[in-house]
Amino acid sequence: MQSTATYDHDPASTQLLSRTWESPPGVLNWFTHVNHRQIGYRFVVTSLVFFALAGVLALIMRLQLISPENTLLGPDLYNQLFTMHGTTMMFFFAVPAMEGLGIYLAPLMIGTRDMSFPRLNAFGYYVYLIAGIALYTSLFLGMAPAAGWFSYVPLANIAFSEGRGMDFWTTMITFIEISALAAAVELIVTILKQRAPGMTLSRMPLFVWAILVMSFMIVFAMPTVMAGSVLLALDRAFFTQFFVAAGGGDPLLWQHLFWFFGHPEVYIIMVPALGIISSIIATFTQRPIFGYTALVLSLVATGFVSFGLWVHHMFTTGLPHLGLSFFTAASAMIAIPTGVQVFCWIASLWGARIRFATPMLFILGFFAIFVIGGLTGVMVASIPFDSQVHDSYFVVAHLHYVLIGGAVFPFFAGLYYWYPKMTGRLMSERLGRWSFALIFIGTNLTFFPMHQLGFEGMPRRVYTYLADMGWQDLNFAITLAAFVLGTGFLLTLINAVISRSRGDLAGSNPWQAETLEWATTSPPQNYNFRHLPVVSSRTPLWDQSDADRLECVAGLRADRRELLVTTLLEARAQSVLIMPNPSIWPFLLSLAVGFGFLGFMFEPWLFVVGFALSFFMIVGWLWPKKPWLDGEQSYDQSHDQC
Ligand code: HEM
Ligand SMILES: [Cu+2]
Repeated sequence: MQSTATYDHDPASTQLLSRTWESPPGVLNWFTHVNHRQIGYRFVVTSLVFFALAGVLALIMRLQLISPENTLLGPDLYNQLFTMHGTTMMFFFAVPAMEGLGIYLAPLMIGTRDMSFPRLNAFGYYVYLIAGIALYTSLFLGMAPAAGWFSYVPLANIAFSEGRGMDFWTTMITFIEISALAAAVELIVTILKQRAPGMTLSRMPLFVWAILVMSFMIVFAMPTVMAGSVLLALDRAFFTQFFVAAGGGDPLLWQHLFWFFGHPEVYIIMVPALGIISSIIATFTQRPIFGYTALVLSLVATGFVSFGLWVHHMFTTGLPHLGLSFFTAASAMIAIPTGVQVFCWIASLWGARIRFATPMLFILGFFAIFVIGGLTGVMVASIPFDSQVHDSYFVVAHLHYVLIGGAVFPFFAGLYYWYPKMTGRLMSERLGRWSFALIFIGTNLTFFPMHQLGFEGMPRRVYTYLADMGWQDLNFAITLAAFVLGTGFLLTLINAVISRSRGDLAGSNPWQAETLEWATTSPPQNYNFRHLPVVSSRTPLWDQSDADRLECVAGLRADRRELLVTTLLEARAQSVLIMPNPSIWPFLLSLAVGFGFLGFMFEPWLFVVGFALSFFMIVGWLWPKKPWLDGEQSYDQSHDQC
């Protein structure tokens, strides 16, 4: 195990480098930080806050359903709660959480000092934060959206959803996708152009591959939901008729636009999760993952095929049957790359000495839960079956198995696994195991009986049911189980908070992992790596000839922010990029854009004001400055060896 201390031959230049890359301390300066670690960390923490909020909403819904004809919530509030729960989980928790991990980890894993567009990165975070705060403000004002997380028209049209709720939804969804697109674009550029010398595409860690595929999927999927929600906003504000049948519009167009994004969305969440799983399995078996090439190809295949399935969400809309059957075939087909992955992981685990620490437990939990969700997925991909269970609790069960198994378990595994890198301390194993046990048992007890409720005919999105339907026993049990599940999640959140100050010190590589993020201190220094590493294999930290050091690049300046740009395939050194310093403009721009979007809901012309304000912010952002000083100590000539 090495620490950066072994590399430091020249303390003065190390200090200068540290100052160059420093994010200035102080409360006000918080808004100027652009470093990928700060921004990634904020994404992860904020997404966990939204996860907790959405979880509380879920528990309130379960309390309402605990007994027949319960009066805790009225129908209107119940509608708001499931809409907010679904919208938050999908848009404000799962996607930003995965992006956050990518933003924090990908640059470390590929051995660079920051992302390609650090200010855009910061801008994306504030956009996300503003969108989330605005959406929750609508809930606390009692005017949250209430048309479900996919906001079907005509329900979502102005004729059937009066009031501001749906306006919050359409504008904030458009708004937050700006953030997702910003993150995706810079992740793609960073991963393709800033890999450490020698890290050819075929040596890239699987997690980085997964983030790359996720980012491309975001670039292709998010614009359709943005287009859709802009059209819906126009329908509502200016009485255009895009989705109004009476005016010659097409309500099904909404469903196509939404699900062309909505199905890939599920994989946007799951693909990074697959990357997390591969990272953790390799580390906890202490051997390279089995079938690297097959895993990469199946990640890419999953990305492609997931764009060809969206109509399976529309089996009951009366589309021509021949067309539908293609989507059944495609839906079954996506099981192939997923199957390849599962078999590669099984082969990796086969005969290995597995270390059963908490991250690994969550991975094993993933296998069980996700396979059940996958099986019910193949069931609902069949049209006759889907026609029976559509809009019933069977679907609620299926979607939670897939999403909790496919995203929450791997994300929690990743949290336990990379927490020491981010904070310098390990999370408590004891609390971690308890949390895992409660979450695993709680998930099954909460969601498995919902399959049965679905068969018995209980529709989803009903705020109550009559006693003589015979659904109360299962509902009662489900509500109790949901609290077990909630307690499990709570334990991990508590664990994360207290381990921050009390956890055991982690050292740079507590799990003896093989990828570059573990080659630097925990948490990493301002500059990530004292010297940029040079890579000659897929598992650099397991293959170092000299236990203490990796080969590395020297010669970048220490007195200004410089990055090494490398070629796309072979990662040969190409040029040096000079990066911007911390700046308040991304924050100001996000305020201006946010003003435009929020203002639009109340007075459409305020959008124009927001637009004008944004213009000034962009001018400020791009204002030419002498970006660096040509000080005496320019080149980092401390030494040529590392
Ligand atoms: C803490 C555990 C969770 C519980 C107890 C829970 C419970 C619920 C409940 C009661 C509903 C409403 C069912 C209905 O009336 O139709 C629901 C809907 C939903 N949940 Fe969850 N949920 C949990 C976690 C999650 C997670 C982690 C995700 C996604 C990452 C998620 C995504 C959704 C979605 C998309 C809907 C559909 C909303 C709609 O119908 O518009 N849930 N959940
Ligand atoms: Cu789908």
